[in-house]
Amino acid sequence: MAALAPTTPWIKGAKADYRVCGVTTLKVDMQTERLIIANAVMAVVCLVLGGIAALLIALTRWQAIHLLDATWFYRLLTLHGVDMLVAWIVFFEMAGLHFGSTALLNARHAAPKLAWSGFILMAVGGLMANFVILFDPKSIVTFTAYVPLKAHPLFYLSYILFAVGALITVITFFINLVVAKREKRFEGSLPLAVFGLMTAAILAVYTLLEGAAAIVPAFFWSLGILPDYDPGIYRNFFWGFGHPAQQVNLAAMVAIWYMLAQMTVGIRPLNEKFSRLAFILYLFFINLGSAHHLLVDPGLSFAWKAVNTSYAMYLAVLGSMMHAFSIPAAMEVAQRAKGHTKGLFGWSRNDRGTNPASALLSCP
Ligand SMILES: [Cu+2]
Repeated sequence: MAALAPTTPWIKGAKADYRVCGVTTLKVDMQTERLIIANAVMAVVCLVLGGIAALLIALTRWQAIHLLDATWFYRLLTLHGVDMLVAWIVFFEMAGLHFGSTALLNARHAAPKLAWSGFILMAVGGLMANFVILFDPKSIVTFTAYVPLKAHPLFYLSYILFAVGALITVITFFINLVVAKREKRFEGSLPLAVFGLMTAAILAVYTLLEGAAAIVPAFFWSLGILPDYDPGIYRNFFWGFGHPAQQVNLAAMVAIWYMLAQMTVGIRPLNEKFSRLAFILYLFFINLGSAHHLLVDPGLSFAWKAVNTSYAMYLAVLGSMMHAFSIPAAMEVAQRAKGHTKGLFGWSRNDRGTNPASALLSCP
């Protein structure tokens, strides 16, 4: 992240529109900043909606109160699932991708218009899902929407719009990386945090494609165009989406830990290749781990379940364990080098509360 020479035009052929962040000293393209804010605000809005739904679900089940009837329980459960397990995390993830592919590479946003179109599709899809669930009595199919439960076609359409928007945003991430490389914003391989975010972006692509494989036929089936839809096929593709949708966020979160550790106290992992390998394990095995949602599924063989939910999933977990050791290890070495050597764990307690990096210790 070396600073560019002042004579270098920051954006070729366009007037530079950026600010230098006072905290991180990163150059932030204003187009990107607006995109980050829009995505992050929508993420928090969805989090709030999902949180309110969670509270109401609890009040619905609490016998002394019994606020709402059983229909509302399923309605709120559907709302909670869609807002919390899809909308909030994916919106926030998109904010992270915009940040990682520009500010962390000292680069501009190369496709802001495309990124805005992605955002608008996601916002329309996300809000539409909320409306359909709240106002259509049929669309209380819970987050999984298992076939043969049939929701209103608009329910599936809202998912599709949201997913297409997310896919467009992920594509702009890759465009940014290519343009940043071509404009020589960074040298050699991608910085570790951006590499981690790239893993998240690749995970996002196949997560969204599997979501499309589950939801697009369900859309046509709910319209009556497709006469039947095999529930087993739906469940398989749905969890190819539902499980990695959370893991996209996992990869992005770990990438952000590496970034924070470096930004706050200048800690670098002891072995970057080790951390990169851990991200690659996510890439290959997280999706196969989706099978753990289908452990009691009658349509799948024991061998298929065993391979996917033991061997494949262990390798994904191994990735997380590698990160869980790598980040605190780097912090320990850095803290000890600063003279915080009291006892076995003195390095971790020394400046907890005053040193921002110490907050990271409570994460893994
Ligand atoms: Cu899962």
